[in-house]
Amino acid sequence: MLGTLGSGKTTFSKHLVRKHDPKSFHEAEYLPFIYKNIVENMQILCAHIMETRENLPKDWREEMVYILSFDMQVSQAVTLFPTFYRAIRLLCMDDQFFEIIKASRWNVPAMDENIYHFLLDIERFDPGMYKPTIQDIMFCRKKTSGVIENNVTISKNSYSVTDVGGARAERKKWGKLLARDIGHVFYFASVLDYDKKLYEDDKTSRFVESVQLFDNVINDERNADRSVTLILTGVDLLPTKLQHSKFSKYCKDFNGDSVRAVKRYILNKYLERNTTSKKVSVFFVNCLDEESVIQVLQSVGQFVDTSGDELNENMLDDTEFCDVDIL
Ligand SMILES: Nc1nc2c(ncn2[C@@H]2O[C@H](COP(=O)(O)OP(=O)(O)OP(=O)(O)O)[C@@H](O)[C@H]2O)c(=O)[nH]1
Ligand SMILES: [Mg+2]
Repeated sequence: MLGTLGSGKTTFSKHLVRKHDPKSFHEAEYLPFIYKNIVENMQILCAHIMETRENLPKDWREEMVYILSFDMQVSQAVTLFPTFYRAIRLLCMDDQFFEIIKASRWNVPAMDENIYHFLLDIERFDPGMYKPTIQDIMFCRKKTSGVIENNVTISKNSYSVTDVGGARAERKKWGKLLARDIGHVFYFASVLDYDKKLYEDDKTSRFVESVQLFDNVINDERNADRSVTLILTGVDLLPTKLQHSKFSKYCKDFNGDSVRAVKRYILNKYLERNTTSKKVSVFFVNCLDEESVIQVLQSVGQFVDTSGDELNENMLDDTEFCDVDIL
């Protein structure tokens, strides 16, 4: 599984491991990352509010300055979060602040899209009582470092599914993986990237970077004999996001007016980079949804034996999972 940072690779593999190798799925390991997600995104939000709004109530300002002073490594998250939680909760539970959080959802691109699932329901995260749910784990962002191999058995066949880090620095580690005997490349890209800048330099468009990386992958001689599947993630949020963040503002040559046109445009930007004679299979997927993930695997015929009875044809009509013909 290849793709830029935050494109959905690990979320996809979490479903696989949880379903097909449950002994290797450790729910507790996500707790510090969930706390870290909350603190980091709350800091981004507070910085944004302090920069863009005037005449903030004094008590808000005090709490926000305090939140911005937090310095919490993942290794300290379980110990430190209870101290920070009071201030975060105080702000998130304030009705007016709550409205600001909701309004910020689509205009603070540096924040993770899924963080609102945490911030708008902050009482649930009281560290005295909180236990991560599967949904929280899927929403949680945990950057991958290195090359992580998972062995799963699906329909009596064993597969080795390799997850990698997608950040620029991590991609240096892909070389060894590509030199190995791999049958299939899954390239992940988020359709929500269009208005975002890279985490790595806060300058380059994430969409542009991902298209360029796809170009490198699809045209790489080492992948010449491998089949390639393009998995476009984030379709669950795309229709709402487009209402708040105009696509044509970021992609000047786009002149459509529908979600379908945006999907088609994004897809074409990837596919036009393919200079090989290879056909690329494409899926639009909500990676948070286990059924959609399983469906993708079942549809990639050579990867998974589709003769099992898990194939649900109805999924093909689901807007969160569709292959390119249904666009
Ligand atoms: N709404 C939504 N969120 C998604 C989807 N796929 C992934 N995410 C979220 O995007 C964030 C990043 O996903 P990851 O799976 O960790 O991304 P990654 O490609 O493994 O990133 P690196 O490990 O940094 O290379 C997480 O918070 C996920 O919950 C999707 O289809 N829809
Ligand atoms: Mg990852």
